[in-house]
Amino acid sequence: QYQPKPEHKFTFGLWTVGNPGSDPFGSAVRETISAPYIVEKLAELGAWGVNFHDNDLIPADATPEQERQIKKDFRAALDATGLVVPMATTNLFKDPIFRDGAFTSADARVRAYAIQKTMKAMDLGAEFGAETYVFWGGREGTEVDAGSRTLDAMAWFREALNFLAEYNISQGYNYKFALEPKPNEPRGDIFLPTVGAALGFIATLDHPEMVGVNPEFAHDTMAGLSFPHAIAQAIDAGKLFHVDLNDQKMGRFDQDLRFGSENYKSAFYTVKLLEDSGYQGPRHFDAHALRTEDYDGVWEFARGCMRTYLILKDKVEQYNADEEIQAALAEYFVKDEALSGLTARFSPENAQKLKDTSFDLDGIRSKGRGLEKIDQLTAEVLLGVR
Ligand code: GLT
Ligand code: MN
Ligand code: MN
Repeated sequence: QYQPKPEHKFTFGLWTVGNPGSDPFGSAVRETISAPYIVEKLAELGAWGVNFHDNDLIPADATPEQERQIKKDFRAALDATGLVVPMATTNLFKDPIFRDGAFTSADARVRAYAIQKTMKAMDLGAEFGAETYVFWGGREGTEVDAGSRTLDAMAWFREALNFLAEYNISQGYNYKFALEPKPNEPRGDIFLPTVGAALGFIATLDHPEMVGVNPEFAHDTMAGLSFPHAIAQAIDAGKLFHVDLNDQKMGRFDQDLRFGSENYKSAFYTVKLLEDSGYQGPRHFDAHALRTEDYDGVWEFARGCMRTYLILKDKVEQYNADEEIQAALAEYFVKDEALSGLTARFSPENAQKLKDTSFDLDGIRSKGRGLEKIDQLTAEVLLGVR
């Protein structure tokens, strides 16, 4: 019943299931596996697509000959399995050259190199049919504001995105750009830390229609913010171009846990927003298996991400069809057609009528909202007793 199929549009990054499990305190616990092998395994598990950074696929020091061979083998694996590459991105964080930012480095040479690297990575993504291009500004930020570049950083970030938007148009790539906000890690404070901050910034770009967001569950959760609220704002703005699903405990380092492994309710409301809103994009899992695991655990992890999504999708359908829940919701959403008619759009007459309206304030004040019941019913759906 919860068997993932390509129609569910589940995707993983090469860097996720291929993560060898090193952390700042310990070395890798798993050997590195090849991109074609990852493609084969993901297809076997029922995924739809695979995403990559330029250097996940082509190591930075590959010779042109090696590059040709890597692309050939990767293409062969895609053709053999039917897996697609819906998204691509650039690694602008690993090379020491980006230690103080890429697009927002105070060194003009670094900024130019970051744009050059991104153009080449866009070429690579387009070669494999990617339609969404993600910008995670992992190194765009500070630990100390000693350089006082905060304001310049916004201008440089804008300049880079404007340049790349024109490149996108001139090459006919048709990418949608998706900015991925994160509050901190690896920098002490990353620029554009939240979905709202990214949306505000997008409005200042030359091609705002081309640019949306790629919110990540862990990134809002680590800062104690609500991920469902973040994606609701992105959906409302017509800017949910991609989504990074995983899980996280609040206040920790970025854990990138298996989707739905920690916060069942937030995961449920996330799936509900994606499904109810008719979001058509990939359900991308930007997560990795626990460092405790070998590759058996990695494939359990990948299967688990997709299976939990499908279970929650099923729960959403159950919730939406539950008569008691729907009746409670009908009471919660108090309707008043006359008043809604007045407030829907301003006119001097409506304003005057509204000023003349008297409300049953004590009646409204004294009645509870009924959320204890709705929340308990939701919990019972999730706990499997309804
Ligand atoms: C890195 C980061 C993710 C981003 C990836 C895309 S790279 O793994 O932690 O959140 O989505 O650049
Ligand atoms: Mn993350
Ligand atoms: Mn991510």
